[in-house]
Amino acid sequence: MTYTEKDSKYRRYTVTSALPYANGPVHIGHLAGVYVPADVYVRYLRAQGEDVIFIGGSDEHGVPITIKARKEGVTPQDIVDRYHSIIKESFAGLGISFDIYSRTSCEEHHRTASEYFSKLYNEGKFIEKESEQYYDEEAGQFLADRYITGTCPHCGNEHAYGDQCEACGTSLAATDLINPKSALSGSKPVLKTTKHWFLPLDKDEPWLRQWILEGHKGDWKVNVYGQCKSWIDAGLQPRAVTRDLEWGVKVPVEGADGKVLYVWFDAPIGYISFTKQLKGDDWERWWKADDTKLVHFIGKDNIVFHCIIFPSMLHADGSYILPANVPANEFLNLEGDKISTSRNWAVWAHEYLADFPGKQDVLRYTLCSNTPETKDNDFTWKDFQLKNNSELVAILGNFVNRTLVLTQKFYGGAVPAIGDMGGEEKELAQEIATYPERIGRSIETYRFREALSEMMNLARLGNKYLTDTEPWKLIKNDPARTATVMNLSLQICANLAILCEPFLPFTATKMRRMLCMEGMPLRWTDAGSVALLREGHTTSTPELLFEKIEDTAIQAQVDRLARTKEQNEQAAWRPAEVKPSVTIDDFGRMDIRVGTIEECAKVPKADKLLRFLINDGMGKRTIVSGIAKYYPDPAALVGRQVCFIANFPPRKLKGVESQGMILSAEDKDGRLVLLQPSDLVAPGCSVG
Ligand code: B3M
Ligand code: ZN
Repeated sequence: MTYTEKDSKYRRYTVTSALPYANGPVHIGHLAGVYVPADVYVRYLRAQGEDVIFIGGSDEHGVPITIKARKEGVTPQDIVDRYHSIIKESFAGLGISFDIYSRTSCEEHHRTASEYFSKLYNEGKFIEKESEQYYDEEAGQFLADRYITGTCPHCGNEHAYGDQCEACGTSLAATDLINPKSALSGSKPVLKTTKHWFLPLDKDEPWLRQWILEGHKGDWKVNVYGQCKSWIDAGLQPRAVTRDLEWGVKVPVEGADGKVLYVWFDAPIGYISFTKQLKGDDWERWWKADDTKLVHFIGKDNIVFHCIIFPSMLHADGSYILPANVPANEFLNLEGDKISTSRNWAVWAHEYLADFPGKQDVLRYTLCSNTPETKDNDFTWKDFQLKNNSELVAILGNFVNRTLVLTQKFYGGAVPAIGDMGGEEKELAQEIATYPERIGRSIETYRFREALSEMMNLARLGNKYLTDTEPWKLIKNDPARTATVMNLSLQICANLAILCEPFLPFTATKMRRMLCMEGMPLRWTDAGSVALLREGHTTSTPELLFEKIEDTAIQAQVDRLARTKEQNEQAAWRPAEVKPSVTIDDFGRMDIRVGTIEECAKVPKADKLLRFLINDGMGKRTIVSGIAKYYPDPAALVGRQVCFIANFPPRKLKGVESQGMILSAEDKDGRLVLLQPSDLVAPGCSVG
C-alpha cells in the first residue's frame, strides 16, 4: 500500500538504475546519485509488499571502453570482464539489492537490441542518411565522437571531445572542434562520406512536449523537467543511432559491415533484455502493462537519454509503456573538487569496503543524507566521521543499545508488560503511529534525505524518552512504570528495525536478530504500532550497532587524497612559457661567472638562507641564497662549483651583505637545485 494517490493505480514496479560503463570501478558519486536512492526506493516498495523488479547491469559497449582497452593494449572484452566483476561485487558488498545485475555484452542483450532495431527498421521508423564523418586515414577507421579531440569553440579548452567539452559542459559535434585530432594516431582526420540510420526526433516533438511539459509538470523533479524543457524548446534534431565501430551490437542490416548500434541506443534496451533474463516468458507485463510503473534512477548527465531519446525509441515501437518518473540527481563532489576517474579523485566503492569492513551502512547513511537531490553536494571524510559518531552511534546505536541492555538487566531479556499509559505515553504512541507514512511519502516522492532524517527522528524520539524517564533510576521506586517505559522503548526499537531497513539493511538485520524478530513477517504498514512485540517475547544479547570511527582512520583517507592531489599537480606540470625575446646585448650585460665554494653555513635566525663564501678567481665574495631548505648539510657543499651573477649591486639580507646571485633551477615540485659546470673550471671564468 503506497501513500501517494498517483501510485495507487499501479500493480507492479519496474525500477532501473543507470548501467555504469564497465571501464572503471564505481565510486561514491555513482552511489549517492543513483544506486543508494534506487535501492532505498525498491527496498521500501518490497517492504510495502509491492511487486517490484530492480534492474541493473554493466554498460559494456561504447567508446570509453575501446579507448581504455587501447591504452592498456588489451581487448575490450578483457576490460569489461575485469570491471564488470569489480562493479558487481561492490554493489553486492554495499547491499544494493538488484534482482538482476547483468551486462550488455551477453547474448540475450545482443539479440534483444538487434531485434529492437530490426523491427523499427522494417517499419521504416528510421531515416537513412549519408553524412560526412571524420576518418583517420592512418588508422583506416572512422572516428566516433570520443576518438576526436580538439579545441572547444566556446571556451578554448584544447582537450575537448568530439561530443562534449568537459571544461565548459557544452555538447558539441565533432565538426565544431577547432584543430581536430585523432585520438588513435594523433593525425588530422579527414571528412569522408558514410551511411547511418537516424531516429527522427524532430517528429516526436509534439507528443514529447505534451507528455513531459504538460503531463509531468510539477510531478517530475525541477532539474529534470528544466533540462527536458530546454532540449525541447531548442528544437529536436534527428539523431544517429548507428556508428562506424567494431565493438558493440552489429547493425542487423545487409551492407552495414563495420557498423554497430550507438551505445546510447543499445544500453537502455539493456533494461529490457535484463528483464527477459530475469522473468523469462513473463517479461512483457513489466514493460507493456499500463498498471506497471516504470522508474529510471540516473545522474543528471543521462537525463536527455532517458527522458527524450529512450522514450522516443519506446514510442516508435508502440507496444511499451513510458517512464512514469525519472528522478535524476545532481552530482556529488569530493572534498570540494569534482569527482574524476582519470584524476583518481574519488572514493572507490571496492576500496571503501576493504578499508572499512562491516561499515557498509555508514557509507549508505552518509551518502543518503548527502544525496545531491536539488544541487551538487560535497562529501568530506570529516562529515563522514561526524555522521557516524554523532548520529549513528550517538542516536540510533545508543538508543537501541540502552534499551536492550536495560531489558537484559531488568527482565533477563523478556519484554515486560505494558501498564497504564499516562498522557506522555499516549502522545508518544500517537507520534510513533505517524512515522511509516511520513517516511513512506518522502520516499514515494523521491525525497530520500528527508525520508532518512524522519527515520532518525524516530530514534531521537526514543532516545529522548529514555533520557526523560530515566528507567535506570525509576526501577528503584516505580517498577510498574519502568515496565511501561521499557516496553514502549522496545516497541520503538522494533519499529526502527522495520523502518530503517531501506536505508540501513545490514543494521536492520542485526536489529531483527537482537530483537528476535527474524521469524516475524512484518511489513512497512505493520510499523507504527506499539504492540509489535508481545509481553514475554525474549530478546537476545545486545551487540553494538555502530562503533566510533577514530581520527586516525579518517586521517589516513585524507592523507591518501592529499597524495593523489600532489601526484595530479605534478602530472599536470608544464614548463613555464618562454619570455619575450631579448637581444644578445641584453644577455651580454649580465656577468655570469663560475666560483668555488670555500665555506657554506646557515645564516643565524633566517631559516631559508645560506651564506656562501666563494672563491671568484679575483678574491673572495660572500653571497646569500634562499636555498637552505634544499641543502640541509651546507658544509657538504664546500669544494663544489656554482654559477653566479657577478655584477648585481650588493644588498643586505638579514644583516649579511650579499655580493651577487647564485643560479639554481626550480624543479616541478618547487625544489631549487644548484647549477654546477659538468667539469671543474678555473674560478672566475665567464659563462655565456
Ligand atoms: N553508461 C553512461 C553513464 O554511466 C551510461 C549509462 C547508460 S544507462 C542506459 O553515465
Ligand atoms: Zn568548452
